[in-house]
Amino acid sequence: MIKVVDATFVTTATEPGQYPREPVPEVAFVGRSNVGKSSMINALAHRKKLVRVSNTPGRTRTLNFFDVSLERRATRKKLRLCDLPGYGFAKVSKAEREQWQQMITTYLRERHTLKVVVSIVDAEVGPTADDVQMIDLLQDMPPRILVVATKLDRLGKAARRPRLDAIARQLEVPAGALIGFSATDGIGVDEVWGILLASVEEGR
Ligand SMILES: Nc1nc2c(ncn2[C@@H]2O[C@H](COP(=O)(O)OP(=O)(O)O)[C@@H](O)[C@H]2O)c(=O)[nH]1
Ligand SMILES: [Mg+2]
Repeated sequence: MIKVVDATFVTTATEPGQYPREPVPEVAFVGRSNVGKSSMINALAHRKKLVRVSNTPGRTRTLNFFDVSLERRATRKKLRLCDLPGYGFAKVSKAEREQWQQMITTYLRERHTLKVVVSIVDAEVGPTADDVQMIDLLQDMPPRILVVATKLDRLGKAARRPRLDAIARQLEVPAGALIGFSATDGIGVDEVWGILLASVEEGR
């Protein structure tokens, strides 16, 4: 059992000089805008409003950092979560898109405390071309990648396992390396924490 002892917002940043300095193992969340990144962070942190969940896609244009203290087998562990701005939002200009790209690639390349990137896909929609491109970009970088398919609650129970297997095949990841998740139903919360903690403890 993993217990969340504390979860707090740390800061917002757009460039390296603004990233939190205190070295804490970090986990970043990437995905299409509106895929459910913020909801996933709230569900993991057992907080309803740690991160703002938006009804207007494409709003988050900054990196948002949160610190979470976890307790497992009487041991405390602090992790820092970074909510990255979403991609694939149609109504943005070319300039904004390039700014996004610059901000994300700088973060991914320069953030040495970054241990794991959680790549979030929509279980109902399946991986989009943008998701595949993002995962390809991450393959060449040091952090470990964990693919999580969220909004699993939108599928009937019998359809879930076959869909997860299909997504894993499409993304060419082993079936066990893709975690099913639902922020609304709390599916996958313990499983994701378990993998994140293990990855952080292994180093990278
Ligand atoms: N059914 C369902 N809806 C979800 C889930 N996660 C997020 N949503 C909804 O999807 C929309 C976008 O969520 P948000 O977390 O803001 O996405 P973000 O843009 O990736 O941060 C909101 O309306 C959420 O309520 C989920 O697991 N299941
Ligand atoms: Mg968000």
